[in-house]
Amino acid sequence: MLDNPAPVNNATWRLRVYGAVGRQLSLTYREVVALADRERALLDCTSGWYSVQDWHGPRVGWLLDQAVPHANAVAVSFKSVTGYRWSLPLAEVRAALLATHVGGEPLSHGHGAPLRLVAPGRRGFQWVKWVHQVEVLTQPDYEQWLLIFTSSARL
Ligand SMILES: Nc1nc2c(c(=O)[nH]1)N[C@H]1C(S)=C(S)[C@@H](COP(=O)(O)O)O[C@H]1N2
Ligand SMILES: [Mo]
Repeated sequence: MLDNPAPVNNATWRLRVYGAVGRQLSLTYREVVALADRERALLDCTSGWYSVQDWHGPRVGWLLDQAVPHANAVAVSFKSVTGYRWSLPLAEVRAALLATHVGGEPLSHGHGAPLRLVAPGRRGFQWVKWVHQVEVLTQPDYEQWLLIFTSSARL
């Protein structure tokens, strides 16, 4: 879309997991990289191209096991440093990855470093780049439709 943030500093970046959870998480880049997991997935862009890649990073289900969502949780929102965000239903989201690496290499800035959502079966626009927050929601997020078209932060 319109996003074009400055490169994210891995040394100060934290992945925050919060919202309707029993335990909030705050993880460093090193801690996230250590949560090895792999997923081969198809990135299907709505504008018509695709590419198959090996993605590496923690499974969202693992993060949720640590954070313990409340019983009334319905969805999980992935938030970019730019304000761009997208959510997936709780039932589906456990299988998604938050990728630090692609094809064995750390993500480049343009592909969303240090962390981007990999949501197999979902369109490219839902694969949020430059993720720094994961919020467990108790109701659907309608504002996300606006933010994907209005976020453009140059931080
Ligand atoms: N934060 C953020 N994430 C984003 C976007 C964006 O503009 N901002 N564009 C989306 C769209 S439309 C696509 S197709 C993919 C493109 O991923 P790529 O740049 O790694 O190929 O990222 C998605 N994630
Ligand atoms: Mo896209």
